[in-house]
Amino acid sequence: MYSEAREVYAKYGIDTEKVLETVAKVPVSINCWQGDDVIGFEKNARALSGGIQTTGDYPGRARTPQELMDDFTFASSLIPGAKRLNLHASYLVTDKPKDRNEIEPEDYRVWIDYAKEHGLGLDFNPTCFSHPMVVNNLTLSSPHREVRDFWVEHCRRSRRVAAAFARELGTYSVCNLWIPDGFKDTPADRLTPRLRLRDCLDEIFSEKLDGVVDSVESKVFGIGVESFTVGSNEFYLGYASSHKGVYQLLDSGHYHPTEVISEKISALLCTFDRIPLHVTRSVRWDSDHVVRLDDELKEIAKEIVRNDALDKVLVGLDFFDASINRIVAWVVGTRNMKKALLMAMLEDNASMKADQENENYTRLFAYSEQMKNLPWQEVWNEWLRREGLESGTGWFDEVMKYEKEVLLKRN
Ligand code: RNT
Ligand code: ZN
Repeated sequence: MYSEAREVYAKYGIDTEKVLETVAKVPVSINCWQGDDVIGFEKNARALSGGIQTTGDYPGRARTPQELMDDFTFASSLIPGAKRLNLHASYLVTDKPKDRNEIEPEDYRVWIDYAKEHGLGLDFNPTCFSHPMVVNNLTLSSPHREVRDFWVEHCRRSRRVAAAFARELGTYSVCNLWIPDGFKDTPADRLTPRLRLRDCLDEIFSEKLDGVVDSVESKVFGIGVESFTVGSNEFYLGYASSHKGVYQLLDSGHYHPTEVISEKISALLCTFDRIPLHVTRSVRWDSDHVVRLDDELKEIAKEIVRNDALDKVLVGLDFFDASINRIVAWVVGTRNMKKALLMAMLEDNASMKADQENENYTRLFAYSEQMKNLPWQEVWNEWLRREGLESGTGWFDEVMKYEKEVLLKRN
């Protein structure tokens, strides 16, 4: 069936062998926090707070670094192609308790070793939530100097952790800053908190570090901070545009309901040479559901592929569903991202671009719909086969076996 599909695609000028080679090399950064409901391994780990929430109590959450590694290793074995691991600062592994303003690269040694062993790149995030120094929902924009100082120190140290990852693993490390800062009700002064955040960012990014891709993640609202978000889209876009080396991260759940990040990628490509993403799925709100192979996911992938931006758009995932098996969440969510990239590579993009330039919108309309009939599933199945994975539902049975033998024994 693959050789037939290969011939079908050849008629459109698409070399499926080349596509398979390319797609396997595109890394997707998988968020570690799907494995344990965003709790982490601090000695006094606290419930998730800061305007984000996991819902559900499916059994089998990873409770220790070893469990998280075991689960991630197993999930990865069912996902084809290049992968990276995205860590949060709260996933440090230390003997003694360490507060956020004390972290050092060595606190992540087990992850560096793990990444080396499994050929993964590592990305990083300061953890500016679920902590008592988040005072009245504010961190870097707080009116209290000591609160701001605490988080500035945490973020500065986080960047050094990312730099150590880059140095040790020989690949860049995205260090993404998201803060929950906002107000439940209408503020009297929107400017002052934003100016404070701007000044803190200047302090955080003042140190020049090699290998770190610094990014700032905007948002529209969070639970309990519905009326105002300090780090809004315009705030960070303005900041990133005027600070070389700082990039705007697009999270697909952080915009108004009909506003999509697929539309924003080309806009940012006019100015930036890197666009980190958090691909997630919001259902009515920023709910961080596991990514489905839906229209927006396909559109995001098309924008990356058609704009020749595979090395500029750094694809990361950001979902955390505690109501289903967490390994299934990782496998299906990551496979969907990779499927969407493969599908985008299997469209006759050159001819559709030419239609647009030649103002042949009728052909473009008909042809782009015709693309949906092409046998991309056969190419996907071939990719799996070449990675030693079968194309049916056997992977699911394997996860259910792991659930029975490992996950259910954790409770
Ligand atoms: C929150 C942001 C942020 C977090 C992770 C855990 O709305 O999307 O990226 O989801 O850092
Ligand atoms: Zn995010």
